[in-house]
Amino acid sequence: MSIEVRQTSPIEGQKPGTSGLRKKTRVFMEPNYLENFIQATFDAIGGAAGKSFVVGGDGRYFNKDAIQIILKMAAANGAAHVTVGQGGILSTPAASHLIRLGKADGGFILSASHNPGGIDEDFGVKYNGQNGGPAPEGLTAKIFDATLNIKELKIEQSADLDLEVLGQQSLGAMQVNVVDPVHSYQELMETLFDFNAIREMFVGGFSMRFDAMHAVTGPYAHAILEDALGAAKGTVVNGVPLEDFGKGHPDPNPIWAKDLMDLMMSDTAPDIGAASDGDGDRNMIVGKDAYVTPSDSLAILAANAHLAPAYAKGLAGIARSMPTSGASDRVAEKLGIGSYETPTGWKFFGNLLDAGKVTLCGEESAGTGSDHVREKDGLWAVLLWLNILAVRKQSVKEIVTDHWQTFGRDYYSRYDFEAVASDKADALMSALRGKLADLAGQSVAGLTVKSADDFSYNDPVDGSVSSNQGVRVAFETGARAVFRLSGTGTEGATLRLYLEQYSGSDGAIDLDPQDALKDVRNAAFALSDMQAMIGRVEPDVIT
Ligand code: G16
Repeated sequence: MSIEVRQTSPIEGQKPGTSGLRKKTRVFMEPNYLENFIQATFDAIGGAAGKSFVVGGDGRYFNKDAIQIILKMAAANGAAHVTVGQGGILSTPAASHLIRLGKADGGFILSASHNPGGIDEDFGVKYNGQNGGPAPEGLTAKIFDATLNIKELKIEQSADLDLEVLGQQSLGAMQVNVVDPVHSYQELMETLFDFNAIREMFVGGFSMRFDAMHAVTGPYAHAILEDALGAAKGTVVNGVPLEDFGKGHPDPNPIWAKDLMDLMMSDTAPDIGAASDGDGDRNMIVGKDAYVTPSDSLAILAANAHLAPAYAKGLAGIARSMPTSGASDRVAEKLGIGSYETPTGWKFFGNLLDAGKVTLCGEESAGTGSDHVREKDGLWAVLLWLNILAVRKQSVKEIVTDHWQTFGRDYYSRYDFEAVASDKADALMSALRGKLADLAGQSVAGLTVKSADDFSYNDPVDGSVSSNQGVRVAFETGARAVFRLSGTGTEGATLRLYLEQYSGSDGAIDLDPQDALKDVRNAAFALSDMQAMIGRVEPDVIT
């Protein structure tokens, strides 16, 4: 075996976004595209020599080829050891756990998350550090810088490894350990939750449907829900990971998990429905006739987490991304613990978790997690819900209603305007930013503005500042509108408008969310001059 030192030159546009580098699959397959990014990552972390890594992905098209390339590059760059999921499969939270468990120096997770897969769809790579969490902004900036200065890359000239066979192999001087993707993760879950109580609930006739959306959580859900917890066979549907996710969007929300939503709103609904995304870090929870928004789910999990063994001693604090509703802040206040508002991107929770300031984190984009790993974790959220249901012996709907009666309801909806021309989306955002200074006190479409700013985050742990993280406008009525551009799209710009209206604990809790949000929606359209700026006010996706 020999090491090829290949001459290369910078490739434009390799700037990591909200969560790693995401592009069309064909772009990743262009000569040296993936290789440049991987070499830049090794260069940015001070080289790979003597280090150990974890590598795996969500099984989408190009996953296996990309893993072979990364292994050969790790070997050529002097890495000592790589742990890989069998067949190249690792969910994002399982990869995070393996990095922490094996005290690895970092890991590569291959996924474009909830974005579709296939040769004409999306692919992505993210680098996670020693704490198991996504590279912080300081490191992603260094990686980007390295992509702009790259001159050569190193790759081992060798045959592909057989990633179906469990156990140790070598690649040059590097050891490769192929592991069962589920085993360690399942062991971790068993330490967090009361599996006996959940098992008894299933024995008692509790029913569930888990939609793995043909993505990575299939094997995890089969092993944990059906085999270990005794959920009926057939509980897990779409449970075999496919390279194209069955041509679907593996995005667990009422739009893309419509079959599950329809079932849960029907007479034959099981007690709980749940789904997870491409790489297993997002979740959707829905009871009989009761969809739980991600923002509410975070708040409800926080208010009830003490019912699960891992959180019985209470929570250190709760963090949410800025566009996530204020529902969890109210829980933190009642519990007398800290609450934190961070920019969008799980990477911003890492310091708070490492410093022990927070135990639970969550986002409106269907991510919830805790300090057990440094990623959001779809199945973890489902298991915490199951543990709470097993202890409270109430339905999802009863628990949600009880929560709203205690804390008030935060009506919430997100509007996505996809594939907007980037210059138009940028113009809308800069026009909005230009108005912010004078907005407080003004009336917009009948609502009075209470405060308006462009969110800037001062990390309380390392003092770093992240500016321009989204425009937030609060109104005197307890409503809020947030505007920001997505950092995970692969085509044009996606404009996100997040709408929220707090009802108060003595307010109405059973309105249709779109009705409850009508006034703030009209104010947001007027304020941004949306029709004129981007030529439409009809979103592509409403969640
Ligand atoms: C990633 C990030 C999340 C973020 C989401 C959406 O999730 O880890 O923190 O909320 O993207 O980001 P954006 O609004 O910029 O598109 P995932 O599940 O896609 O890796």
